[in-house]
Amino acid sequence: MRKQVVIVGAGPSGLLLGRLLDLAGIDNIVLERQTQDYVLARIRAGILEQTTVDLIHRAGADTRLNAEGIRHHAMHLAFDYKSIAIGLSEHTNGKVVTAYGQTEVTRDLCDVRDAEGSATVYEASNVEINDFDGDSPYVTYVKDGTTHRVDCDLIAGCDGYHGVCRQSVPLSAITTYEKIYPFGWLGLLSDTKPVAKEVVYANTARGFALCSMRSMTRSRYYIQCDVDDKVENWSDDAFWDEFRLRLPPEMAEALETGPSIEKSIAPLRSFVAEPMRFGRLMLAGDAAHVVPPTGAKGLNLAASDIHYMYDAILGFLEDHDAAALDEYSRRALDRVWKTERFSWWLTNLTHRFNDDPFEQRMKEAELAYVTTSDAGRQMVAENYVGLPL
Ligand code: FAS
Ligand code: PHB
Repeated sequence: MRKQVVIVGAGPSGLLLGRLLDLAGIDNIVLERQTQDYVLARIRAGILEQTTVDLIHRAGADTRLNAEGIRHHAMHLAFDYKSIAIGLSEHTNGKVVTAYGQTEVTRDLCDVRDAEGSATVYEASNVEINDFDGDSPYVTYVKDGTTHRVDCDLIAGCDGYHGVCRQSVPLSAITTYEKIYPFGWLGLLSDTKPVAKEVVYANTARGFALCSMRSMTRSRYYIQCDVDDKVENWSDDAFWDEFRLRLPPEMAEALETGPSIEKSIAPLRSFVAEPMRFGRLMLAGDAAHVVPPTGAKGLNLAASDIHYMYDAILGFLEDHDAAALDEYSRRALDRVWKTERFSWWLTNLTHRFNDDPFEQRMKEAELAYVTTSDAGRQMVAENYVGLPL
C-alpha cells in the first residue's frame, strides 16, 4: 500500500492531523494500536484554548463543541481558602478558554472521519517505522495476524509519550529534558453540579485541589496525592471529604457530591524531546512533549503542533520545500518551551511538596504579586488562554 502520510496514533493529535490532511486532499492513514472504544473511553483534558477550538472548526468537527462548550472568562487561584479571580478576557482583549472534554473532541473527530470513510486502522499491533532518515520511509504493522507495509513520503508520530515513534529515533539524534514531580493527581468525574462556574486552582496546607467541569451537570475534580498512591485507597466518600477540606468555605458548603463515574491517578512530569523532526519523521503532542496538567496545556500543545505540522506537510508535498520540515521543529518548539515554563511555574505555585518554610513564603509572595499587579494578572491570563501561534 502507498500513502503520502502515515500517522501513528489515533489520539487527538493523530485524528486532527488526519482530518486536516483529508480536507487538503493529502492521502493518509492513521494506525492505532487500541480499539476505537478504548480510545474513546479515555478521560483526560477538559480546557481548550481558542487556537484549539479554531482548529477543530477547520476540521469541521465543532458542531457539538459550539453547542455544548462552556466559555470561561476567568480562572481562579484559591490560596489558604481565599479565592482570587484572574480575568482572562479582561487581560487579553476578550480571549477565553472553553470547557469541553478531550473525550468529546476525540469522539467528534472520529465521527467526522468515520463519516467520510477516512482510513483508520484500529488494533494495529507491532507498528514499526523504517527508513525515515532516507527518501523512502515505510511503516509495517500487524492486523488480524497479517503483516502490512505502507510506503509513504512522511510519517507523523502522534503516538503519545509511550509510543514507538520517538523510541525509534537513534539516541545520538535526540536530546530529552525531563522533570518528574513528587506527587500525582487523583481525578474524579461525577454527574454533579460543578461547585464553581470556572476553573479553580486551590492551594492549602493539605495540598492542591482543582475544580473543573465537563458540563453544567458533570464535574471534574482533582486532588494532589502521593506519587505512589493507589485509586483503590480512595473511596468516593474519602475523596469528597478530602476535596471539601481543600476548598474555600463557601465552596465547601455548596459542594454537591455523588457517585464517581471515573477515578484515576495520573503522574505529573515535564518532558521535551528535541528536535521534533528526524528526516521524514515528525513528532507531535505527547510523543514529543508532556506538561503537568496544571496549566491545561497538554491537549492544546498537541493541537498547535498539528497546526505547524500541517503547514510543513503541505510545504514539503505541494511546494517541494524540504526546509519546511525543519521549520516545523523550530516553530513548534518555540511554543512548547514557553508553555512548558507556564505549566511548570503554575504547578510549583499551586502545589505543596516540600516543607521548606522559605519556599512556602516565596510562593505566598509570588501569589500576592501576581494577583495584585496588572502585569502579573496579564502574564497568567495570556498564558492560560494560550500564546499566539
Ligand atoms: P495521546 O496519548 O492522547 O494519543 C496517542 C495515541 O497513540 C493513543 O491512542 C495510543 O493508543 C496510540 N499509540 C501509542 N503507541 C502506539 C503504537 N506503538 N502504535 C499505534 N498506536 C500507538 N492534558 C490536559 O490538558 N489536562 C488534563 O487534565 C490531562 N490529563 C491527563 C491524564 C492522563 C492519564 C494522561 C495520560 C494525559 C493527560 N493530559 C491532560 C494530557 C493529554 O490530554 C495529552 O496531552 C493528549 O492526550 C495528547 O494527545 P496526543 O498527542 O494525541 O497523545
Ligand atoms: C480538566 O477539566 O480536566 C482540567 C482543567 C484544568 C486543568 C487540568 C484539567 O489545568
